Amino acid sequence: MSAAADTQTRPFAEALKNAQAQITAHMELRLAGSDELHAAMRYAITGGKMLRGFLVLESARLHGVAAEAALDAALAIECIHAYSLVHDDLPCMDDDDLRRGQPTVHKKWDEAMAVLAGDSLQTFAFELLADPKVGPHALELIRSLAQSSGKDGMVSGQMLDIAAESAAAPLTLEQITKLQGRKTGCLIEWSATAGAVLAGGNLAPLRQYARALGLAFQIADDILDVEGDAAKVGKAVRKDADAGKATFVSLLGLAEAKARAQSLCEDACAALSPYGEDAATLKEAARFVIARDS
Ligand code: GRG
Repeated sequence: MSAAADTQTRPFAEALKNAQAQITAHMELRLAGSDELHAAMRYAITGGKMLRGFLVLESARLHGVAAEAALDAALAIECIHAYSLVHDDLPCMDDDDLRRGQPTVHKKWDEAMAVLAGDSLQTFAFELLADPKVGPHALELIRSLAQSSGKDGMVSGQMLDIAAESAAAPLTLEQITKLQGRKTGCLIEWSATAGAVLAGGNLAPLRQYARALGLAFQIADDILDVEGDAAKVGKAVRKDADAGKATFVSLLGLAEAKARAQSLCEDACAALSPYGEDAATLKEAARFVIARDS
Protein backbone atom coordinates (compact mmCIF):
# COMPACT_ATOMS: atom_id res chain seq x y z
CA MET A 1 0.00 0.00 0.00
CA SER A 2 1.42 3.33 -0.91
CA ALA A 3 0.06 6.85 -1.12
CA ALA A 4 0.24 8.69 -4.42
CA ALA A 5 3.74 10.08 -5.03
CA ASP A 6 2.58 13.71 -5.00
CA THR A 7 1.09 13.44 -1.51
CA GLN A 8 4.02 13.34 0.92
CA THR A 9 3.39 12.85 4.66
CA ARG A 10 3.47 16.09 6.64
CA PRO A 11 3.80 16.76 10.35
CA PHE A 12 0.43 16.21 12.06
CA ALA A 13 -0.08 19.81 13.23
CA GLU A 14 0.38 21.11 9.69
CA ALA A 15 -1.85 18.38 8.20
CA LEU A 16 -4.61 19.07 10.78
CA LYS A 17 -4.47 22.83 10.11
CA ASN A 18 -4.64 22.15 6.41
CA ALA A 19 -7.63 19.81 6.85
CA GLN A 20 -9.42 22.41 9.00
CA ALA A 21 -8.87 25.10 6.33
CA GLN A 22 -10.06 22.83 3.49
CA ILE A 23 -13.15 21.61 5.37
CA THR A 24 -14.06 25.16 6.48
CA ALA A 25 -13.74 26.47 2.91
CA HIS A 26 -15.87 23.57 1.68
CA MET A 27 -18.47 24.33 4.37
CA GLU A 28 -18.62 27.98 3.28
CA LEU A 29 -19.17 26.84 -0.30
CA ARG A 30 -21.74 24.09 0.34
CA LEU A 31 -23.56 25.68 3.27
CA ALA A 32 -23.72 29.27 2.08
CA GLY A 33 -27.38 30.07 2.86
CA SER A 34 -27.99 33.44 4.48
CA ASP A 35 -30.85 32.55 6.88
CA GLU A 36 -30.51 31.90 10.63
CA LEU A 37 -30.75 28.11 10.22
CA HIS A 38 -27.69 28.07 7.94
CA ALA A 39 -25.90 30.44 10.32
CA ALA A 40 -26.58 28.13 13.28
CA MET A 41 -25.40 25.10 11.28
CA ARG A 42 -22.13 26.84 10.31
CA TYR A 43 -21.67 27.99 13.92
CA ALA A 44 -22.06 24.40 15.16
CA ILE A 45 -19.43 23.07 12.74
CA THR A 46 -16.90 25.84 13.38
CA GLY A 47 -14.23 25.93 16.10
CA GLY A 48 -13.68 22.21 16.72
CA LYS A 49 -10.50 20.26 16.09
CA MET A 50 -12.06 18.61 13.01
CA LEU A 51 -10.23 15.41 13.91
CA ARG A 52 -12.83 13.21 12.22
CA GLY A 53 -12.69 15.21 8.96
CA PHE A 54 -8.89 15.08 9.14
CA LEU A 55 -9.06 11.27 9.47
CA VAL A 56 -11.22 11.10 6.32
CA LEU A 57 -8.77 13.23 4.32
CA GLU A 58 -5.71 11.40 5.66
CA SER A 59 -7.12 7.94 4.98
CA ALA A 60 -8.06 9.15 1.48
CA ARG A 61 -4.49 10.38 0.94
CA LEU A 62 -3.11 7.01 2.06
CA HIS A 63 -5.30 5.33 -0.56
CA GLY A 64 -4.39 7.73 -3.36
CA VAL A 65 -7.78 9.49 -3.35
CA ALA A 66 -7.53 13.25 -4.06
CA ALA A 67 -8.66 15.62 -1.30
CA GLU A 68 -11.24 17.18 -3.64
CA ALA A 69 -12.97 13.80 -3.95
CA ALA A 70 -12.91 13.22 -0.17
CA LEU A 71 -14.02 16.69 0.99
CA ASP A 72 -17.77 15.94 0.87
CA ALA A 73 -17.16 12.93 3.15
CA ALA A 74 -14.94 14.99 5.48
CA LEU A 75 -17.58 17.71 5.79
CA ALA A 76 -20.34 15.10 6.15
CA ILE A 77 -18.73 13.54 9.24
CA GLU A 78 -18.14 16.98 10.78
CA CYS A 79 -21.87 17.70 10.24
CA ILE A 80 -22.88 14.49 12.04
CA HIS A 81 -20.41 15.22 14.86
CA ALA A 82 -21.67 18.83 15.16
CA TYR A 83 -25.31 17.67 15.26
CA SER A 84 -24.48 15.22 18.07
CA LEU A 85 -22.84 17.98 20.11
CA VAL A 86 -25.68 20.48 19.54
CA HIS A 87 -28.28 17.93 20.68
CA ASP A 88 -26.08 16.63 23.52
CA ASP A 89 -25.78 20.18 24.89
CA LEU A 90 -29.59 20.65 25.09
CA PRO A 91 -31.22 20.96 28.54
CA CYS A 92 -32.96 17.58 28.05
CA MET A 93 -29.56 15.89 27.59
CA ASP A 94 -26.32 17.19 29.11
CA ASP A 95 -27.53 20.76 29.60
CA ASP A 96 -24.34 22.68 28.75
CA ASP A 97 -24.02 26.43 28.23
CA LEU A 98 -20.54 26.37 26.72
CA ARG A 99 -18.97 24.43 23.87
CA ARG A 100 -15.53 25.19 22.43
CA GLY A 101 -15.45 28.23 24.69
CA GLN A 102 -18.56 29.72 23.03
CA PRO A 103 -22.27 29.71 23.96
CA THR A 104 -23.95 26.47 22.88
CA VAL A 105 -26.43 26.77 19.98
CA HIS A 106 -29.51 26.77 22.26
CA LYS A 107 -27.93 29.57 24.33
CA LYS A 108 -26.92 31.69 21.33
CA TRP A 109 -30.27 31.11 19.59
CA ASP A 110 -32.90 29.00 21.38
CA GLU A 111 -33.85 25.35 21.93
CA ALA A 112 -36.03 25.13 18.82
CA MET A 113 -33.16 26.38 16.68
CA ALA A 114 -30.75 23.88 18.30
CA VAL A 115 -33.11 20.98 17.55
CA LEU A 116 -33.61 22.13 13.96
CA ALA A 117 -29.94 22.94 13.29
CA GLY A 118 -29.00 19.46 14.60
CA ASP A 119 -31.69 17.83 12.44
CA SER A 120 -30.61 19.63 9.30
CA LEU A 121 -26.89 18.99 9.96
CA GLN A 122 -27.75 15.31 10.03
CA THR A 123 -29.72 15.27 6.79
CA PHE A 124 -27.19 17.57 5.08
CA ALA A 125 -24.44 15.00 5.80
CA PHE A 126 -26.26 12.44 3.66
CA GLU A 127 -27.00 15.03 0.96
CA LEU A 128 -23.23 15.67 0.74
CA LEU A 129 -22.43 11.95 0.43
CA ALA A 130 -25.00 11.58 -2.35
CA ASP A 131 -23.10 14.13 -4.48
CA PRO A 132 -21.94 12.52 -7.76
CA LYS A 133 -18.36 13.73 -7.01
CA VAL A 134 -18.13 11.16 -4.19
CA GLY A 135 -17.93 8.42 -6.81
CA PRO A 136 -18.89 4.76 -7.17
CA HIS A 137 -18.60 3.87 -3.46
CA ALA A 138 -20.92 6.60 -2.20
CA LEU A 139 -23.71 4.21 -1.32
CA GLU A 140 -21.43 2.20 0.98
CA LEU A 141 -20.39 5.45 2.73
CA ILE A 142 -24.06 6.43 3.14
CA ARG A 143 -25.02 3.00 4.48
CA SER A 144 -22.10 2.81 6.92
CA LEU A 145 -22.60 6.39 8.15
CA ALA A 146 -26.29 5.72 8.84
CA GLN A 147 -25.30 2.60 10.75
CA SER A 148 -22.43 4.25 12.67
CA SER A 149 -24.45 7.27 13.71
CA GLY A 150 -27.84 5.67 14.35
CA LYS A 151 -29.67 3.12 16.47
CA ASP A 152 -26.78 0.63 16.61
CA GLY A 153 -24.07 3.31 16.72
CA MET A 154 -23.77 6.78 18.24
CA VAL A 155 -27.42 7.26 19.19
CA SER A 156 -27.44 3.84 20.86
CA GLY A 157 -24.30 4.83 22.84
CA GLN A 158 -26.01 8.02 23.97
CA MET A 159 -29.08 5.99 25.00
CA LEU A 160 -26.90 3.61 27.06
CA ASP A 161 -25.23 6.63 28.66
CA ILE A 162 -28.57 8.16 29.65
CA ALA A 163 -29.84 4.81 30.97
CA ALA A 164 -26.70 4.47 33.11
CA GLU A 165 -27.61 7.66 35.00
CA SER A 166 -30.60 5.96 36.61
CA ALA A 167 -29.21 2.40 36.77
CA ALA A 168 -29.11 0.70 40.17
CA ALA A 169 -25.39 -0.11 39.92
CA PRO A 170 -22.52 1.76 38.22
CA LEU A 171 -21.47 0.38 34.83
CA THR A 172 -18.69 -2.19 34.61
CA LEU A 173 -15.56 -1.69 32.49
CA GLU A 174 -17.02 -3.97 29.82
CA GLN A 175 -20.27 -1.97 29.70
CA ILE A 176 -18.42 1.37 29.53
CA THR A 177 -16.25 0.04 26.71
CA LYS A 178 -19.38 -0.99 24.76
CA LEU A 179 -21.12 2.34 25.44
CA GLN A 180 -18.12 4.44 24.38
CA GLY A 181 -17.42 2.22 21.38
CA ARG A 182 -20.87 3.19 20.12
CA LYS A 183 -21.09 6.78 21.33
CA THR A 184 -17.64 7.91 20.18
CA GLY A 185 -15.88 4.97 18.53
CA CYS A 186 -18.29 4.36 15.63
CA LEU A 187 -17.83 7.82 14.08
CA ILE A 188 -14.05 7.66 14.51
CA GLU A 189 -14.01 4.25 12.80
CA TRP A 190 -16.18 5.53 9.92
CA SER A 191 -13.83 8.50 9.47
CA ALA A 192 -10.58 6.54 9.49
CA THR A 193 -11.87 3.90 7.06
CA ALA A 194 -13.65 6.33 4.67
CA GLY A 195 -10.57 6.77 2.44
CA ALA A 196 -10.25 3.01 1.96
CA VAL A 197 -13.98 2.80 1.14
CA LEU A 198 -13.69 5.66 -1.39
CA ALA A 199 -10.83 3.81 -3.10
CA GLY A 200 -12.52 0.40 -2.91
CA GLY A 201 -9.47 -0.77 -0.90
CA ASN A 202 -8.80 -2.97 2.14
CA LEU A 203 -10.37 -1.49 5.31
CA ALA A 204 -8.80 -3.88 7.82
CA PRO A 205 -5.64 -1.98 8.94
CA LEU A 206 -7.47 1.35 9.29
CA ARG A 207 -10.34 -0.35 11.11
CA GLN A 208 -7.90 -1.83 13.63
CA TYR A 209 -6.20 1.57 13.99
CA ALA A 210 -9.55 3.32 14.51
CA ARG A 211 -10.83 0.90 17.15
CA ALA A 212 -7.75 1.45 19.31
CA LEU A 213 -7.79 5.20 18.58
CA GLY A 214 -11.49 5.54 19.46
CA LEU A 215 -11.04 3.93 22.85
CA ALA A 216 -7.86 5.91 23.54
CA PHE A 217 -9.78 9.09 22.60
CA GLN A 218 -12.50 8.35 25.13
CA ILE A 219 -10.06 7.46 27.92
CA ALA A 220 -8.25 10.75 27.19
CA ASP A 221 -11.64 12.53 27.37
CA ASP A 222 -12.30 11.01 30.81
CA ILE A 223 -8.81 12.04 31.96
CA LEU A 224 -9.48 15.58 30.69
CA ASP A 225 -12.71 15.68 32.70
CA VAL A 226 -10.60 15.07 35.83
CA GLU A 227 -7.36 16.93 35.07
CA GLY A 228 -8.40 19.38 32.35
CA ASP A 229 -8.54 23.16 32.52
CA ALA A 230 -12.08 24.35 31.63
CA ALA A 231 -10.66 27.39 29.82
CA LYS A 232 -8.60 25.17 27.50
CA VAL A 233 -11.20 22.40 27.13
CA GLY A 234 -13.80 25.08 26.27
CA LYS A 235 -16.58 23.48 28.35
CA ALA A 236 -17.34 22.55 31.92
CA VAL A 237 -15.04 19.87 33.40
CA ARG A 238 -15.41 17.49 36.37
CA LYS A 239 -19.05 16.92 35.37
CA ASP A 240 -18.66 13.12 35.40
CA ALA A 241 -17.15 12.98 38.87
CA ASP A 242 -19.72 15.44 40.24
CA ALA A 243 -22.53 13.32 38.77
CA GLY A 244 -20.98 10.16 40.28
CA LYS A 245 -20.73 8.64 36.79
CA ALA A 246 -18.61 5.53 36.18
CA THR A 247 -15.81 6.38 33.72
CA PHE A 248 -12.53 4.76 32.68
CA VAL A 249 -10.83 6.93 35.31
CA SER A 250 -13.25 6.06 38.12
CA LEU A 251 -12.98 2.35 37.32
CA LEU A 252 -9.27 2.06 36.52
CA GLY A 253 -7.77 4.96 38.50
CA LEU A 254 -5.86 7.81 36.86
CA ALA A 255 -2.48 6.04 36.48
CA GLU A 256 -3.95 2.86 34.95
CA ALA A 257 -6.23 4.91 32.65
CA LYS A 258 -3.15 6.79 31.35
CA ALA A 259 -1.25 3.50 30.88
CA ARG A 260 -4.24 2.02 29.01
CA ALA A 261 -4.44 5.07 26.71
CA GLN A 262 -0.69 4.81 26.00
CA SER A 263 -0.92 1.11 25.17
CA LEU A 264 -3.94 1.68 22.88
CA CYS A 265 -1.96 4.42 21.11
CA GLU A 266 0.85 1.89 20.50
CA ASP A 267 -1.69 -0.68 19.21
CA ALA A 268 -3.15 1.96 16.87
CA CYS A 269 0.31 2.78 15.46
CA ALA A 270 1.20 -0.92 15.05
CA ALA A 271 -1.98 -1.50 13.02
CA LEU A 272 -0.66 0.94 10.40
CA SER A 273 2.46 -1.12 9.58
CA PRO A 274 1.16 -2.12 6.08
CA TYR A 275 1.37 1.57 5.11
CA GLY A 276 5.02 2.01 6.21
CA GLU A 277 6.31 5.58 6.38
CA ASP A 278 3.20 6.92 4.58
CA ALA A 279 1.27 6.52 7.84
CA ALA A 280 3.59 8.75 9.94
CA THR A 281 0.94 11.53 10.16
CA LEU A 282 -1.78 9.14 11.38
CA LYS A 283 0.61 7.77 14.02
CA GLU A 284 1.29 11.30 15.19
CA ALA A 285 -2.49 11.86 15.31
CA ALA A 286 -2.83 8.93 17.73
CA ARG A 287 -0.12 10.40 19.98
CA PHE A 288 -1.92 13.79 19.84
CA VAL A 289 -5.24 12.21 20.84
CA ILE A 290 -3.85 10.89 24.14
CA ALA A 291 -1.78 14.02 24.92
CA ARG A 292 -4.36 16.70 23.95
CA ASP A 293 -5.50 19.36 26.43
CA SER A 294 -8.78 20.25 24.66
C1 GRG B 1 -27.32 13.55 21.11
C2 GRG B 1 -27.68 11.77 19.34
C3 GRG B 1 -26.82 12.40 20.33
C4 GRG B 1 -25.57 11.92 20.49
C5 GRG B 1 -24.59 12.52 21.34
C6 GRG B 1 -21.07 12.07 20.76
C7 GRG B 1 -22.20 12.39 21.67
C8 GRG B 1 -23.43 11.62 21.50
C9 GRG B 1 -22.14 13.36 22.60
C10 GRG B 1 -20.98 14.21 22.80
C11 GRG B 1 -20.70 14.32 24.24
C12 GRG B 1 -19.32 14.01 24.55
C13 GRG B 1 -18.61 14.99 25.39
C14 GRG B 1 -18.74 12.91 24.11
C15 GRG B 1 -17.39 12.53 24.44
C16 GRG B 1 -16.44 12.47 23.29
C17 GRG B 1 -16.59 13.57 22.36
C18 GRG B 1 -17.42 13.31 21.18
C19 GRG B 1 -15.95 14.72 22.56
C20 GRG B 1 -15.96 15.86 21.65
O1 GRG B 1 -15.22 15.55 20.49
P1 GRG B 1 -13.98 16.42 20.04
O2 GRG B 1 -12.98 16.52 21.16
O3 GRG B 1 -14.70 17.81 19.86
O4 GRG B 1 -13.45 15.91 18.75
P2 GRG B 1 -14.35 19.09 18.95
O5 GRG B 1 -14.90 20.27 19.73
O6 GRG B 1 -12.87 19.18 18.73
O7 GRG B 1 -15.11 18.88 17.68
